[in-house]
Amino acid sequence: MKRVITYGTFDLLHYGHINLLRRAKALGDYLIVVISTDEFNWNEKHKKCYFPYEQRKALVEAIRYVDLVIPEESWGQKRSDMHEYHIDTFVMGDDWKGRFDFLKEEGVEVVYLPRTPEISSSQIKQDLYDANAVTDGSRVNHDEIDTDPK
Ligand code: C2G
Repeated sequence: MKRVITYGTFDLLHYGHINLLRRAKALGDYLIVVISTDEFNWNEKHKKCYFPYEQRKALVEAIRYVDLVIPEESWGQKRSDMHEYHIDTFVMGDDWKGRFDFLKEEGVEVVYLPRTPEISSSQIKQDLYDANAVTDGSRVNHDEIDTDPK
């Protein structure tokens, strides 16, 4: 059984993430996704997630391509993860190209897949911010909808 691993924040899950996970799974039989904890994201990536770790974990676990989700707590855990989880292939989007080539020393194949263009969690946040700045952001009033048009 070929075991594949990938790492990420996976906040505001979107089709770019799904494209990555689908292609990662296609490289093997078993896909492990290592999701950054809230602390790791804040301390190491200076990212504040919209969804906390437990919710990001639950969302990714619901994806058909994913077999196991574990926490990413430090940059340094990758080397030992390769052995602890008997990894054959390490996969990341190519915005990380070259950054993890050292993992070849642990005997794993390192693959960088083309990122899905135009979409990112930060772009979603920015677009929503801009849109809200335009509208009054009022919620739909269901009483005003004719759900049984004659
Ligand atoms: N990704 C992608 N296309 C996008 C957005 C993201 O292919 N439009 C990929 C990224 O390249 C990454 C994965 O989806 O491989 C997860 O992306 P993020 O959640 O943004 O993860 P990141 O913050 O890059 O953290 O130790 C590695 C880090 O944890 C990676």
